[in-house]
Amino acid sequence: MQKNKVILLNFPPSSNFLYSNKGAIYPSAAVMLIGSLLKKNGYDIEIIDGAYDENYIETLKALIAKDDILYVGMSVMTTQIPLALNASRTVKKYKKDIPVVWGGAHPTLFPKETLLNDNVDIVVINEGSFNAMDLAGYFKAGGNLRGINGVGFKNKDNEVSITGSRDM
Ligand code: B12
Repeated sequence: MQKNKVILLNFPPSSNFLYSNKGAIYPSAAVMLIGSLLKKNGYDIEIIDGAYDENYIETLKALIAKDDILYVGMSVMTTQIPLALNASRTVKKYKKDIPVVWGGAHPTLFPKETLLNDNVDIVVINEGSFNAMDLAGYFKAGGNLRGINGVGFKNKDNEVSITGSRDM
């Protein structure tokens, strides 16, 4: 099957979030922006909004059961680390070959530390919409991650590389 889908995840603001408040949380601008851009460029998109969908881990499991996924991208603030790690572990437990990409405030601030976790493959630093596109192209057609500015990744020996900053 030709892979063409990107799953994008937004999380509740923190682990102690009460779903009775879910109407008070705005959808993630980052996830909507990136999803729109990818969709406009021909990719299939699934957005999982964990701030709205209480069973978002089950939703994620159902989506990754198919073989059409280029990568799972997550928008992560520091308060959301336990939630994002749980989702990343879920991907790796059931489909370890699906790349897990973190973007947003936390991996932008702590790219190397984020990559130390075995369940995170790639981080996107700062502005991320074009990186999201470039990564979709990379996972679809191959190429060289070093050619994409504003990302961090690990080689086979688990050594972290951070590419140059991206022109805005
Ligand atoms: C607007 C805003 C909000 C709004 C709306 C957020 C939303 N749901 O869209 C409101 C008021 C709701 C809000 C609330 C909170 N916020 Co706020 N917010 C911001 C602010 C000012 C701008 C974020 C934004 O929308 N930017 C526009 C979008 C398009 O860009 P972006 O989010 O930066 O994402 C870009 C990249 O990071 C990257 N990217 C992001 N995700 C992904 C994912 C992938 C896969 C890829 C490839 C790339 C990628 O690409 C995007 C496009 O370039 C930032 C500060 C700032 N100046 O950045 C703080 C900020 C993100 N918020 C922060 C915090 C802490 C919160 C709260 C937890 C506060 C609280 N205690 O309740 C809540 C949580 C809300 C939630 N998401 O559930 C912190 C996060 C700090 C950290 N270390 O993680 C920030 C950085 C402010 C700060 N300096 O402290 N926030």
